[in-house]
Amino acid sequence: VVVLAVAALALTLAATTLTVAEMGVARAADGLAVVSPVEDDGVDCPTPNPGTTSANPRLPDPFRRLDGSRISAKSDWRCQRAQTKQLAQRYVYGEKPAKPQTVSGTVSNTSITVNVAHNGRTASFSASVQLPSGGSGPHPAVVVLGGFGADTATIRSAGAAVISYDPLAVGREGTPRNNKQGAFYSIYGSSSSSGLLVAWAWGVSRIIDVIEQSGGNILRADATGVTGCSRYGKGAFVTGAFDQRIALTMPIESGSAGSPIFRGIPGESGAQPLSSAYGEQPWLGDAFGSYTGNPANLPIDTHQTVAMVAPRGLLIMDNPHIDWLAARSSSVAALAGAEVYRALGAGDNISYWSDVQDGTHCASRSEWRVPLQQNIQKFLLNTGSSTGVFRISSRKAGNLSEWRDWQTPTLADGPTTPPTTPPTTPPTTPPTTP
Ligand code: MCU
Repeated sequence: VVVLAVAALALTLAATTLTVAEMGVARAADGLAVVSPVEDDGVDCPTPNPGTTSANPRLPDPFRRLDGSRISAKSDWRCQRAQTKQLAQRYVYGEKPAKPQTVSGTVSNTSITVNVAHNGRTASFSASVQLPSGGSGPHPAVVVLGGFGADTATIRSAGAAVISYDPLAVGREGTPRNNKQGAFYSIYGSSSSSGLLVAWAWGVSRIIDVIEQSGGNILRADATGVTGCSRYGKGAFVTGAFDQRIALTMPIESGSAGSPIFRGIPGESGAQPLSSAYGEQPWLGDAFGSYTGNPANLPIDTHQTVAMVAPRGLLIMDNPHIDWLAARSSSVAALAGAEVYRALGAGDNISYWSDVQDGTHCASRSEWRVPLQQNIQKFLLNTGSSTGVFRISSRKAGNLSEWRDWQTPTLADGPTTPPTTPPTTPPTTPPTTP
């Protein structure tokens, strides 16, 4: 029976691999699959304790490992991302727990329900579904966080369903840090040190779990995008960074605690201060409280959150007309994060656009229609092959060279030679006493 079960499992795995390949999942230049069939494909990677960290006014080198060495092959990125993720959780966002013990729910043409059980605690939430205006299912889908700022008409006409998700049901705003509320905190406790952005991201991951388990007649689990504006742009950014099943991440006007580099904010005139973003809502994890006045002490910055999305599709949209939104610091995160995409041979998978006319926050913008459409075609429908676009407004153009003291390595295509184990010293013969 065991042998049979193992054989069946092997067959299932082989079948899964085939299906993914057949579907033509977007691939980076070196053939690496862009989306992963799992939420986190680096769970087996070593993530040593970061130890003491030293201040660095420039952006940390995203290619440097915790042990001080630099990665040298594209295949090293998998575990480098795992180390990056560890730092991101520990210093910035708080922990995003792995899939809970039980996730169940339903998918229909109009809604998705999610039920979660873990260590005897339960929670439920739901989201509404609007199918695309044309095409036959199963459809790709874009999860829209919050009810404003995303161009849902363009998403649906491009061929993706819209899943409208209310993040506040999973992580409420307006609570003190020691009494956080919502489905996430019902499961992990109201004193969890994880911030709302991670809670919101966890909720999207559970929606994808339910889509995966639904049999795939209505929505495709391997073609999910995520977007949202402003605080929900912060949420969309973190959601895409932390779930490798998400094929396309599209934060809009996310501001402090979203895409802008933390190190840039104190020097960007009018940008929402880090202490304000930390204090306004428990968006970031509690641990970030020690760094609001000295981001140079962080061993990580948001260009590495960008890099956690690599090589998957990413379109960062910003508004350069409102200083509070820190678009200059966001452009630096995109430029620095794009260096990781480039090193992975996936430079065309990241786009940045802040060259827009209308100064209204979360306005509907004609400039973003085409890039939105092209990104949905490329990463969710696997048709079209548009190149990445950087359209940085001259109002808020950051300069990457001011922010880095590292260069982008040429990463080898094959796996690196495994680390050499230090030569074992031959046993010394004990000195003979005369
Ligand atoms: C840009 O996102 C936030 C901003 O961080 C807050 O300071 C402000 O109160 O709200 C923005 C927002 O979410 O607007 C809808």
